[in-house]
Amino acid sequence: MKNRINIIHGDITKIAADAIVNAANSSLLGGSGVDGAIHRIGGMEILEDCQKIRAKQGGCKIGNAVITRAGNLPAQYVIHTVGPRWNGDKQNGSELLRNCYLNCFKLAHDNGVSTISFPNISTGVYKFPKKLAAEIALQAINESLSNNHSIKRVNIVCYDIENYNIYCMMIHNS
Ligand code: AR6
Repeated sequence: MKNRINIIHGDITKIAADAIVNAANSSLLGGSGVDGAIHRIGGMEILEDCQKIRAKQGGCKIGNAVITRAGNLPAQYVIHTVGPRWNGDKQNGSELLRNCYLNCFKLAHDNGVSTISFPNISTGVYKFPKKLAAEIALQAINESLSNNHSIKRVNIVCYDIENYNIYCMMIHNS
């Protein structure tokens, strides 16, 4: 499994993949952090698709995911998922964060995606503890890869060096 996972230190908007995952909020209308960068660089196509989804289902619940076109990003799709905001409830938060990853893989599979990039969902504005978030992410990604052979490559794109070091250490020790 390990050889289908790449840990990258960089900006997710600059790395080509079939699908780029966005750490969005329930409104799907954009925000700061990686969400801001994705909407800014992707452009109007993404916002238009998000607005259509809002009109149909009223946004996106925590732990769920939706898919849109990717506009000017080096990708075919953006998969928007809404991570939990850390509130100290480890069990519930972990379950919701895990659902984010699993639901992104479901959408990727249904849309014929073979390469996908993830940011470190919930570890910025939503303040989820980085080490715990990485454990949950790697477990959900490994599980999804073992059930899903159509995904050839998963990029875990760490923007901050702290997350990058955590992932490198965990992959190295696994
Ligand atoms: N490429 C990759 N990762 C990035 C980038 C980038 N260009 N920019 C930031 N990160 P955050 P959240 C990392 O705050 O915690 C937004 O306002 C960042 O270092 O983007 O899930 C949404 O609209 C961090 O490790 O998302 C929501 O309201 C990780 O991305 C809320 O923030 C996630 O940080 C979501 O909070």
